[in-house]
Amino acid sequence: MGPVIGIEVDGTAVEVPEGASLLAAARAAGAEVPALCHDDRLSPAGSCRTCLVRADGRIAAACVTPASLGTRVETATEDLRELRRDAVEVIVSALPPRALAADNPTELAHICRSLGIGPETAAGAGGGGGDDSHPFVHLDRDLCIACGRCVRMCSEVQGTFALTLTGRGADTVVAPGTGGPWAGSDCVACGGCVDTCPTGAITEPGPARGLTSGTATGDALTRTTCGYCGVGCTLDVLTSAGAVTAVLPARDGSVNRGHACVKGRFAHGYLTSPERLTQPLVRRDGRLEPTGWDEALDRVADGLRAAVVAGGPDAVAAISSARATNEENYLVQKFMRVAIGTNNVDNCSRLCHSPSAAGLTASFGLSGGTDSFDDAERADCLLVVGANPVEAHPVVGARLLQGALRGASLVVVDPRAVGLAEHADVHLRPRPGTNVALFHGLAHVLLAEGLTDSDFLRERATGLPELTELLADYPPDRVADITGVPAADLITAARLYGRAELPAIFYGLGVTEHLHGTDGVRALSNLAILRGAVGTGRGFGVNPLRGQNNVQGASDMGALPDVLPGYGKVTDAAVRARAREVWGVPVPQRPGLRIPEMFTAARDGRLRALWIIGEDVCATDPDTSQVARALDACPLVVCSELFLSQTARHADVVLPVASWLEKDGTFVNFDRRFQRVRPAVPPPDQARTDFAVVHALAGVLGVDLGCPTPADALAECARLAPVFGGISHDRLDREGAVPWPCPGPDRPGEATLYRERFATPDGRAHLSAAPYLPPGEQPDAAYPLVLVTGRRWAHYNSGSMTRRGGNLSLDPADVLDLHADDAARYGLRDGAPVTVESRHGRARLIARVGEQVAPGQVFCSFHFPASGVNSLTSGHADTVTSCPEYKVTAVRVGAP
Ligand SMILES: Nc1nc2c(c(=O)[nH]1)N[C@H]1C(S)=C(S)[C@@H](COP(=O)(O)OP(=O)(O)OC[C@H]3O[C@@H](n4cnc5c(=O)[nH]c(N)nc54)[C@H](O)[C@@H]3O)O[C@H]1N2
Ligand SMILES: Nc1nc2c(c(=O)[nH]1)N[C@H]1C(S)=C(S)[C@@H](COP(=O)(O)OP(=O)(O)OC[C@H]3O[C@@H](n4cnc5c(=O)[nH]c(N)nc54)[C@H](O)[C@@H]3O)O[C@H]1N2
Ligand code: SF4
Ligand code: FES
Ligand SMILES: [Mo]
Repeated sequence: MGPVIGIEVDGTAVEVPEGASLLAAARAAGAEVPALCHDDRLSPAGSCRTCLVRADGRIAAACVTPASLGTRVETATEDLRELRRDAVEVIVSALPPRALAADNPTELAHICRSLGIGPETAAGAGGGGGDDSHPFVHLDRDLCIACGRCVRMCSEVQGTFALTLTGRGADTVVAPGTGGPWAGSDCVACGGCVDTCPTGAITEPGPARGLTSGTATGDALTRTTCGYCGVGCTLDVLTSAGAVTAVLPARDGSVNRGHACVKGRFAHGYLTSPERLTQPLVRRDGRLEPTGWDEALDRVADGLRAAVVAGGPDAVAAISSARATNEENYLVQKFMRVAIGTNNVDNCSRLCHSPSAAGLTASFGLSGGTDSFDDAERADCLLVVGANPVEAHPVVGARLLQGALRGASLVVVDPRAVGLAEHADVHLRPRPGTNVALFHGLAHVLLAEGLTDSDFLRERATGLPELTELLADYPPDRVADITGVPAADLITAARLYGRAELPAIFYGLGVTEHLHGTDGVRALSNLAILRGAVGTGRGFGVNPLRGQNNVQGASDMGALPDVLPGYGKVTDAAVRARAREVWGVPVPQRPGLRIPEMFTAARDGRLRALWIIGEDVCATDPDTSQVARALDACPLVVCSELFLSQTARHADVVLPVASWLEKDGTFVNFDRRFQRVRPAVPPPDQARTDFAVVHALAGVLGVDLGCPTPADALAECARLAPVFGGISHDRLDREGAVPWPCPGPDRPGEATLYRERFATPDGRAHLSAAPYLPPGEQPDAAYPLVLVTGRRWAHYNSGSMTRRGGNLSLDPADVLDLHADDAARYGLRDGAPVTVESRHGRARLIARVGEQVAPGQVFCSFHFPASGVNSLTSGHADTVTSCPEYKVTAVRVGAP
């Protein structure tokens, strides 16, 4: 905290940070000062004059007047009240009576009640009309007071600049900048305008109309952590009669600070979808039929026993869920290791950031990002590589954008013109699959131009001679040939990163989902090591934007085939001994199967039972026809799901489970923060939590897994894994978020890693000297285009949740982006159906012609399983971790 100054508010002395406004000071002193055009998340506007106070005898608008040492502030005198009342009355008199209806929950209605302004004051004629074209954001022009909070929220917090104030004088109202209806505007439905509007002019439809995170209070609110992406936004869920009415962004959220995105904020319609699974299903005569839990669990237990009899414990495998809680993942891996006796357990980190885990561990020692986002967003150079946070991690994307707008230099490395690229100082567009060459090119320039930290390299790193030798082969011209990135741009980017005082690297799947994804992570880490920008405070390291809400946690909890909770290796006798002490049974020593190996083993007849928890492998794993073959070959497939997913359709038993809004536990977000998850509503009908299901199945098998509650499970994990030793539900309930490593209850978590030493065996950061190798999939005459797959803002992965609600109308189909040259070459028109074929399968999409992709490349998402995108992707995978090469597939396109 910076310096504080003392002032006096209504006769009481208070201390406030230097530079604080009188409004903040008054509120710190407990005074109630209305502030209609103000929101703490925004810069002050000072336009409404409802916040008038007297400062050293003079009337001042508190929101825009800074406190200075010794200021004497009066907030509560009758004359001030009257001045405020006059100001608000003028505003309200133009509004129609509904603005102050008796049960109106808005900030304006509260302020009027507190100032004694009666409903009769609102006597405007109305007639401005509304806009209800958008599923989540409705506009009632008559209620707009032109305070501009929505416009500032959209520009200063979200960074979309979708809104503007139009008209003159008393007729000024908010409108989408594009003109026309809201639904066709640039709005990405982060809900920011809805959450700041003080009058209900912009509101979400339905029972939460007019409520915001500033006005909603009471027992109907449940604080939890978002169950979509890995940002880990803190959300307050408003319920009524056992149903969710709204999800509000918590203003004191550890990461999000009052912001959220279209998924966390609005994509909860799936909860009550008629397609939701509410009863277990078992296959009888080839058909899935409803049954009770007893029969379903008996079927699973019989199948597991038969598999073990036929093939031993290693004939059984489980895919655990990065959507589920830590406690559930902990219990699943314990079940597999203790009740079955195998290490065959994995999670979708395999498909996503397993190269980060491997690469960061090899370079620095621990399997997580190196720094806290709170620090890293202060960087003066942001290197954003193979990540599209504006769409995939919107709250982080918005803050990175604000950083760039405040003056940080921004280097974007992505073959596509992603959202941040528009604001970048340099946008490098490498050919997909050529990252390693590109990163070596950047490193070459750093070395050649002396932009390295020689003290750091000497004292805290190893591998410089080998890397220096390798980098001789990567001069900018050669790198330009390999990657297609102009040498001059490469040099500019290297200088921006190399000369910054506090550079930070953020990266995503464009680095990991490649044949050499782990090499990519390591070559990228080289840059931070060369600069001494990790573990030193002279930069903010290397930070993966991990994907699923709890993919970091699922791996932390040991839902991986080679490590136990806390990343101790199963091959390490001391690690197994410790687990044995806690679990009371020996732990198998042979590393288990990875997800792709599970499918191969099933097709070969070695795997005889597979439990798939919350992953739609038949839609989201690569080369899905091979996945379906594997499931059909496996004698027992059990699927724990919310919906009858593509995978569930191949299962023998389908177990209906609860989702994030219906359960208790914790998630770990992308920068290693543990945060609490709390049930806001009960699961539907017979659905149970994954936690309860694992216990129930263990019970049928006659095994007591211990840890009856999620809090007990995390406590047991903390005993087993020293890095989580200080983390518990109680502590998180008190403190909100705690990052790991956190070895003891009296220790803070380590948000920033490696300040003393790296966690590698020799305590040093390890430079990697692996050469560039080409991607596995190569275009040729028959398949001339490179398909990149990835994400769109309105949908989430398989789309099972986001397709069941209003998000569907925001984005109704998977589209294929292609360049105008290619559209012309292959005779495709914008909006027309297109067939995409690879060496592995075929998909049907809608063509979208534009400038986002380069000629020779096409891009699509995989959010609509029916379009078949993952039948196109190949079996090529990262040579170290088996992470699929989702980002490079050779395809051809044509009219259907
Ligand atoms: N809206 C939304 N948000 C999500 C998800 C979602 O489905 N929808 N999913 C969540 C999950 S599970 C994850 S893992 C994250 C993923 O978040 P991101 O990693 O940001 O997602 P992607 O869009 O898959 O890929 C990122 C970028 O990599 C680029 N790329 C492809 N190949 C290369 C290459 O060779 N080099 C470089 N430098 N870049 C390349 C692509 O053009 C793409 O823009 O998002 C999470 N958040
Ligand atoms: N082509 C292509 N394919 C990709 C990618 C890509 O970039 N390109 N990205 C890959 C990546 S990074 C990832 S992470 C995967 C994601 O792939 P998946 O993990 O398959 O995708 P999701 O849709 O997130 O969730 C899977 C299922 O979990 C269910 N579910 C949700 N919550 C819970 C819960 O609490 N418990 C249980 N039991 N089930 C639940 C949902 O209904 C959904 O059907 O996709 C991968 N596939
Ligand atoms: S940014 Fe991620 S964590 Fe935050 S609301 Fe959106 S999906 Fe949820
Ligand atoms: S809140 Fe201070 S002028 Fe509007
Ligand atoms: Mo992911």
